Amino acid sequence: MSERILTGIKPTGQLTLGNYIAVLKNLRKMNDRGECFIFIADLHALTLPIEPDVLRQNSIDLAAFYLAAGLDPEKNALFLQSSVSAHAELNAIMQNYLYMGELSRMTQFKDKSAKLKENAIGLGLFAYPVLMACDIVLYDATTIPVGEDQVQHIELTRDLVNRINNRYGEILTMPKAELRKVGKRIMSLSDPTVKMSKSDPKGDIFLKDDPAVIRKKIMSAVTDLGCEVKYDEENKPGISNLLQIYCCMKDISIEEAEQRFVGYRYGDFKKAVADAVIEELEPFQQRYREIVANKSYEKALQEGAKKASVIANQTLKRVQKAIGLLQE
Ligand code: AQP
Repeated sequence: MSERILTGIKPTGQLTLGNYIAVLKNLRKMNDRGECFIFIADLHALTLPIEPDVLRQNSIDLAAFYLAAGLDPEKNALFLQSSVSAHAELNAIMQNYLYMGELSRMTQFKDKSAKLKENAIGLGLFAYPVLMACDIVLYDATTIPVGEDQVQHIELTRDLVNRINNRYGEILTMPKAELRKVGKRIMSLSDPTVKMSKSDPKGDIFLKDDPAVIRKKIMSAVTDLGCEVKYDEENKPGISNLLQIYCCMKDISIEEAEQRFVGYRYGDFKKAVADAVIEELEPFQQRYREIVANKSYEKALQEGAKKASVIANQTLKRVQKAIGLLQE
C-alpha cells in the first residue's frame, strides 16, 4: 500500500505558529507524497472546557487555515472528526484494549490534569489517547506527522495495533510517527522553557496576528545572556527557539542559520526572524481571509466526510467482525 498520511489539530483555541510548523506548513508536500486524511479534532477539543460558539468558530477557522495552507480537497479528505461516526464507535471498542496503567503514564494527561481541580478532570481527557489511536487506525494510516508532545501517543497506538493483531490476526495497519528534525517543539516567546500552546496562550504567535503584532512579539521575545546567535537549548533557550522558527520558515538547517548570523547582534537577528515569519504568513493569511469570505470550506468538509466515512466504516466492520460482534 502507498503512503497514507493522517493529521489532525484540535480546535481548542487560536492556532499558533507551533501548529503551523507542525502541520500546516507541510500540507502541500504531504499532498504530493500520498493519500492524506486531514481532520479537525473537535471531539478531542471537548476534553477541556470550551464554549459552543468558540468551538464552532475555531472549527471553521481551522478548516479555512487547512485550505489556505494548500490542502487539495479533491485529492485528499478534509473532515470534522465528529462527522464520521466510526471514530466514536471504534473508540467504544478500543477502550477495552488499552489499560488504566498505560494511560496514566501519558505525560500530556499528567501536564493537563495538573492544571485542573480533581473533580474537573473529565474521563475524556484521561482516555484521549484511545480516541487518538482510533483516529489513526481507522484510515490504515502509515505516517503521522507530529510534534514531539504526541510521540508517546503514537507509541501507545503501535502497542494497541500489536495487541489487536496478535490476538485477532493482521486487521490493523501499523502507523509510525514522523518527527521533523527542526521545529519539533516550538516554545513560548515569553518563556522558552514551556511549549507554545493554543490553550495556554502566553508568548504565542497566533496565525491571525497582524504583521505588526508578529513583529512586536518577536522583537520583545525573551533572549539569553551573551551575544552570539548559537543553538544551545540548555544555555540559550530563547535564541535556540528563535533559530528553530527561522529555520522552519526558510527550510534550512540550524548549521546554515548559525552561519548566516555570525556577527549579528540579538536585535538584528530578531528582525530577520520577524521578517521571515511575516513573509511566510502574510500570503497565507490573505488566502485564509478569501476562504472564510467565500465559505469554500463547507463543500470541502461535506465531501471530505463522505470520503473518510467509506474508509473508516470498512475498518470498523473488519474490527467488529474479528472480535465477534454480529454484523448484518
Ligand atoms: N509548540 C509546538 N511545537 C511543535 N509542534 C506543536 N504542535 C502543537 N504545538 C506545537 C503540534 O501541532 C499538532 C496539532 O496539535 P493539537 O492541537 O492537536 O494538540 P497539542 O499538541 O496539544 O497543541 P496545542 O497547541 O498545545 O493545543 P492545546 O493547547 O489545545 O493542547 C500536533 O502534531 C502537535 O504536536
